[in-house]
Amino acid sequence: MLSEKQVEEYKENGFVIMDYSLPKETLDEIKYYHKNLLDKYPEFRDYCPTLLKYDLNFLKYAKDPEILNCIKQLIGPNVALWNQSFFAKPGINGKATPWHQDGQYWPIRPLATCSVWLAVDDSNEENGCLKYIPGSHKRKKTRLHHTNNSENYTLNQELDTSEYNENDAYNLILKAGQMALHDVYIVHGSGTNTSPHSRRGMTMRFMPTSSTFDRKLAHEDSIKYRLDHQHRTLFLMSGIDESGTNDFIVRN
Ligand SMILES: O=C(O)CCC(=O)C(=O)O
Repeated sequence: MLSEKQVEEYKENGFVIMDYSLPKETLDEIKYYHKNLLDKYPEFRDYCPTLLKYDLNFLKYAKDPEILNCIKQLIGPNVALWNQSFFAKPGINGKATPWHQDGQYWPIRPLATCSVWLAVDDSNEENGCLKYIPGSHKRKKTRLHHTNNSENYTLNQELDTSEYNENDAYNLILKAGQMALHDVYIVHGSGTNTSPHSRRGMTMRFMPTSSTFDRKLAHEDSIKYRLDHQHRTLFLMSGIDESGTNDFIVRN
């Protein structure tokens, strides 16, 4: 569970580090599944946007009751998992993730999601840790982004530099197994990895079911964002579908 202070921190900063962390055996298992994924799909070397489409073994980590309890504290009792992804950032030449807000890409209305970012390796400034701009979620608006299809980026939407000040960034330094939770509006990004050590991070995306996962919008946005979320399977993790608009049909 999160303490009251941690819940307040999340509201104030837009992110919080959990006390709970995953043991080495679990991380070894995740690394094993990830290696299998890359053996089959080497194109996901830096980034796999939709893990569950390729391997449902990753789903069990999102069912962890400790994680779900923290999520419920932040977004309420009715929760669906709508995606998991892997930012693998290998050593020497791992790709950067441009400064962005997740909400820019995501077909969820009203926009809402709490992401878990799990450090699969130790994550620090040397190997390109995630960086947050504390408090940048508070306006609850997506800011001005541009399309940047650079080969050196995992994602292709980049915030206009007038929208944030990199000097305000908080470096998310985590030991392997630790997790941070972040809000859909927080400004964040990460640099390249030129160190010899990989910086693997797995995300789990939880939305309150008071929001709708809008498949039509996902389809319309798919070319621009190079992400096709139209066929994501939603997994009801807790409670009910509050909006009554989401479907939980398993898709491939
Ligand atoms: O792991 C990274 O470098 C980027 C992660 C990210 O953008 C996210 O979790 O939304």
